[in-house]
Amino acid sequence: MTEENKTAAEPRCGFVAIIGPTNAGKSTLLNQMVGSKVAIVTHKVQTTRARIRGIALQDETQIVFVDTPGIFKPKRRLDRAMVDAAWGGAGDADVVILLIDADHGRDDDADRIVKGLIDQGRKAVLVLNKVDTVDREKLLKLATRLNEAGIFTDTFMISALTGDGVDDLRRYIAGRMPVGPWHYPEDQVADVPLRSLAAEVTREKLFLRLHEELPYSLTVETESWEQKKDGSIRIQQVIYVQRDSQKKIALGKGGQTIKTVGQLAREELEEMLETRVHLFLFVKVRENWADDRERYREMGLDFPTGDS
Ligand SMILES: Nc1nc2c(ncn2[C@@H]2O[C@H](COP(=O)(O)OP(=O)(O)O)[C@@H](O)[C@H]2O)c(=O)[nH]1
Ligand SMILES: [Mg+2]
Repeated sequence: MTEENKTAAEPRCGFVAIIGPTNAGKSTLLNQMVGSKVAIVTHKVQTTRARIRGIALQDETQIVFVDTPGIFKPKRRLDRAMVDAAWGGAGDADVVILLIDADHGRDDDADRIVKGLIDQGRKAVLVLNKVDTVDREKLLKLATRLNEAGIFTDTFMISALTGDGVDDLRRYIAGRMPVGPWHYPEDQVADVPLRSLAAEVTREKLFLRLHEELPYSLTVETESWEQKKDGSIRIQQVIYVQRDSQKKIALGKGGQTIKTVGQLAREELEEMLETRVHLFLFVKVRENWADDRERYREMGLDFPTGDS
């Protein structure tokens, strides 16, 4: 082996935080980077609640992407926990990606994040997303305006949805990872317990079917997970809502809503786990779940104390 080859084969590994306003496409980008679905995606704001790690490989480099909840002005305790988790993700990262929806452009949330980065003296990679929906002129204008902050080492324009520009971005990021051993085995794509991932799948289906404030008033937990002798898996989950009226809506007429949700979630879980799944969903009213320390632990969030 030549000296040159040896250097080329040196393993690298690092952490990359994807931060940005809610709905920028952070979870979509994570899934695209990893090449499989590790984070749930919906058209609704604030879908992602906790930090999710997805692991991508680029040659000899392992890149651990950290998907974060959107950064927005928090109102409730859960909001605060989500925003804290997002900034926490940025704090630990070797590289920070600021993802902006190029179609939506700058807004108060984007400005607040840029200011946060400036205050922390952090550099970031600016990534404008959803180029499939905007014209070039608008993109360049936005890039110029955002770069006035002077904190971006580079600017990329991508579509997390179609994958356009994502390979270039991955290669660029890989080149900026520190030399060091991999943190995860080669075939691992996510660092989330399966039971949490399974709860997220159900939560995604609920987010897609329920409207207004209800998606934000519920949380899903996997209560039990049992591998059967025939190889199938029996999963029992609880959907916590805050009011009896919400329980009625979550169940739907004659239980139709929960039935459809359960069916869609089961199909996705079977694909994910490559085996038959028996999924049992229960809806429970727990008025104060959003102020309950235990629920936050289940979500993988720190419990914010102080005034709420
Ligand atoms: N057209 C288009 N839509 C996108 C793109 N990336 C994400 N989206 C959509 O934007 C919405 C929010 O995506 P999501 O990944 O959940 O955003 P997050 O809140 O930042 O994690 C979803 O409906 C995605 O399908 C993109 O590149 N192009
Ligand atoms: Mg998300």
